[in-house]
Amino acid sequence: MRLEQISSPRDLRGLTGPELDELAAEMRDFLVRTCARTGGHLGPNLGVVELTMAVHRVFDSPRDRIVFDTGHQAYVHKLLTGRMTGFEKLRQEGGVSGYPSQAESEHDIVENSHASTALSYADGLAKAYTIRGEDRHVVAVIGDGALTGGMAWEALNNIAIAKRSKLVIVVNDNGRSYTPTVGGLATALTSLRTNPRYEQVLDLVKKRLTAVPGVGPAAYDALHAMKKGLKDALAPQGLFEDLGLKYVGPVDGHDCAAMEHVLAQAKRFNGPVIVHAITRKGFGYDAAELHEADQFHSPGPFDVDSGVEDPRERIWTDVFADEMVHLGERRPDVVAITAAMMHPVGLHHFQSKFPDRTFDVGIAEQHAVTSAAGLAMAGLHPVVALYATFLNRAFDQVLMDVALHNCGVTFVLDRAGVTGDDGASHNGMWDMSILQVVPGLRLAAPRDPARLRELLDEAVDVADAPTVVRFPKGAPPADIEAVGRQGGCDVLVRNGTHDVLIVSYGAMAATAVDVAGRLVAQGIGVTVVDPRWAKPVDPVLVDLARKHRLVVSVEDNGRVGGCGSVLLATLNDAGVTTPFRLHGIPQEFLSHAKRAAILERVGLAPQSLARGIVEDMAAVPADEPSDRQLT
Ligand SMILES: Cc1ncc(C[n+]2csc(CCOP(=O)(O)OP(=O)(O)O)c2C)c(N)n1
Repeated sequence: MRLEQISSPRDLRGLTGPELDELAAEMRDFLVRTCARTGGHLGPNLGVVELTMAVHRVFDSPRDRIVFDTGHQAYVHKLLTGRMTGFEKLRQEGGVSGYPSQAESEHDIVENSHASTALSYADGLAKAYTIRGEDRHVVAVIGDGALTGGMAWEALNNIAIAKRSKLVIVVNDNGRSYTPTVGGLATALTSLRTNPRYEQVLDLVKKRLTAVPGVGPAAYDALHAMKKGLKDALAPQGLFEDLGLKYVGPVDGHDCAAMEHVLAQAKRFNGPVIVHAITRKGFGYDAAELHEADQFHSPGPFDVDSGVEDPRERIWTDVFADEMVHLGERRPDVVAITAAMMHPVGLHHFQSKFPDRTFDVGIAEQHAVTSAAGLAMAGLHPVVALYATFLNRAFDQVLMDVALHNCGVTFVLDRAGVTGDDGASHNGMWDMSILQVVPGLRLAAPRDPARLRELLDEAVDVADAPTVVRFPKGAPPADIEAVGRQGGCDVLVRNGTHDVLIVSYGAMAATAVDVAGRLVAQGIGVTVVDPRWAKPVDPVLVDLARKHRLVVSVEDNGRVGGCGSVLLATLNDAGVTTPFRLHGIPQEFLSHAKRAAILERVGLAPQSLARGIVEDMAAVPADEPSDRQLT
């Protein structure tokens, strides 16, 4: 097999056109079979096979630096840089990660997976090489989806005047984010893609290129003709060139020879250049190309022959998706916003029912939040549904644009806490820390589907402050019914003497109840409470803490500045001296593994929590204040 012989991009150099075609076919086959087993970003990678080969043939990585925006489309790059065996366990502990990874390879440089950053990294890298006098090129590969993010345009604005930067921006234009990319820019790109003149010119290029194998003057003529033919008729070139950026294209991103020619041309220019490649997401695998929702952007395991995905369990997102539709029916003022993730955050049902009340703003979380403030100011109640990790982007907008203006906006944060498979940058372990500092903001962490529905309804009733509802990835537990209510808190367990008070936030409830059972079995009295609203701190917790011998907080969020930390400060302010133990995720960048395995590793699994509490109880002074009575 040819693919097995590739251990570095240099191995591509000597290959002929037919050999490259063979390699491309092998890589597609390999990717389909791998993702069918493990799940993964199949569609995006099938779309960049030739583009990535061409980049590696024209540029000399790692001397030249290749930055993939978002990084979900770097599987081909990984295969070409000697990591084929790691795909056995793609996105699993011990296998290759789903994104570039500095730890894996010297060919990887950016691994953050948050979209629209590549052009800024590339701008900095290229400027640094200029200043240091190093003759190196920087190549940024960015999708049309990622190009909807504001940072990409801030970068372009700067790159346009960095005339000495040896920077090649490859726009991988497949017309899709998950669903078709939306917005004015997307419309301009679509008009180009579907323009019959573009098709004609591409045909012309193909004919000429096949007539002259390899790099020859006719090929350049052809490309030149293509460029000229499009120059006057089509908008995007004007769009980029008006910014002062050199533009080459559009070029068929599945035509390796054509890609190489334009990239070589761009390289020779020795300044910032945009290369506009047209590709098809899922290219070469019918099941992906024809997949309506997202062209197999990120399928779970599936059957290779039929392309049918394995059935999946009902997840938290589904509960939210259904409740949003009910909410929409009851409340005509409720509108929904997604940042290019309609299906993943579960807004597609709401969208089908209320298309005029649903906005896909592109990969533009900052805009989503401030636009929501505007909607709220004008009398609507926006629900902004995001993955928790991506809200980080829009912290200032939540703080200053929404909270300062007392806007009633509800943020629904999916994939909160440890997410696992997608590695460090996808874990949603920051929100309960960064949002603690926002005055007036109320944050709910539902423990089960019933509470998700209930708390979402309560959240959209708040008209004068931001509210947040956060829940994790995966399947929710069966509903955990309360045995009582104190203040706004649900009491989940009340057993024996007032020894340990476990304050459990959101999805940690099932674990806390399990831990309680283990403690009771050892003769330790336990109360477990779920505050439901994690922020602000419910005053009843102060009274409860005073009555127990040990307070334990458990949250699926970073330990620093999270719910436990704020509860501890509150107890301290109130003069409560009960010993306190805070459990949460250590403030680390956690590499990819299953969510359950990570929770176990960081000490958030029932067994280790229970063991720790038993040890802590042994160290707690035996003196009993009079109000610590039997329940
Ligand atoms: C800040 C941010 N928001 C949302 C996402 C989720 N996301 C991952 S890939 C993607 C679509 C990317 O589209 P595009 O850049 O065109 O790449 P393609 O998958 O089409 O190749 C989105 C929205 C993200 N990675 N980062």
